[in-house]
Amino acid sequence: MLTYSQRAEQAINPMGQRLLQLMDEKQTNLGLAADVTSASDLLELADTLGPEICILKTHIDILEDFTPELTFELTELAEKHHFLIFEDRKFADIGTTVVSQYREGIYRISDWAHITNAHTVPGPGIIEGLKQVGLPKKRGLLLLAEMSPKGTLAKGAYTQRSVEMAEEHADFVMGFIALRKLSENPGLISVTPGVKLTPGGDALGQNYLTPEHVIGNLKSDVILVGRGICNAADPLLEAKRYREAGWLAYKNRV
Ligand code: S5P
Repeated sequence: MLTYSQRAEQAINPMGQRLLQLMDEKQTNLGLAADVTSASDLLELADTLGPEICILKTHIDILEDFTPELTFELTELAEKHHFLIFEDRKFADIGTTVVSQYREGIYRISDWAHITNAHTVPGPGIIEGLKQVGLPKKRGLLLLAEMSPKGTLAKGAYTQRSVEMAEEHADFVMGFIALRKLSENPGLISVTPGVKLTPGGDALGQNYLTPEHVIGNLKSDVILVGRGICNAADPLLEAKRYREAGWLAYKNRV
């Protein structure tokens, strides 16, 4: 199997290229889902765990004290520790509406998020809309082709059509939120949420798979971990454990 950096050469989207290179350079395929509600907690996580991760995933709209300055500080930390910021916005509207949602409003997501994501339920118009804003800024988009919870409707023909939409828009789409490798195109990246060192779930349908299974057997590329790390007594130590598990599974694969 190709290494991440070999695949970087085949990625068409510049942010996909950057992520694949960065993972091999930094030797990490760990993304952190930093689901905290205060700006200071978010910045602290980004600064402490930044050296361990390739992606910092945010839900910017759960912060109680958001200010535009926060996005400047996050950008500085991303440069300091070499990670990419992924705003998990899950856009889901018609092309024209997502143009404004991505570019305008309080959050101005396209100004600071290297990566964002979108549902494919509206059809390709959502990609075309987001691309108008994001491509000139060299941003990348992940399509939600599969989801982690029990009972998800994102499966079968829906997933298949999402993969085709990505392949048709590989200039802007860098990959998928998915549980496994979905495309034979080596430039497209699979990013998998719902990951924990011990499998199981939560009370609201979340379903957890282990890093070994996700990277080793299902051949995904990036593990996204939230509570498994953030709720640990020592998040840094726990992040190192996830990083090691994810990297070992990758090394065994290539
Ligand atoms: O299918 C999905 C897609 C996403 S982006 N399932 C998910 O859980 N996510 C996100 O990953 C979710 O919004 C949350 O931020 C993170 C999982 O967090 P954890 O605490 O369960 O690891």
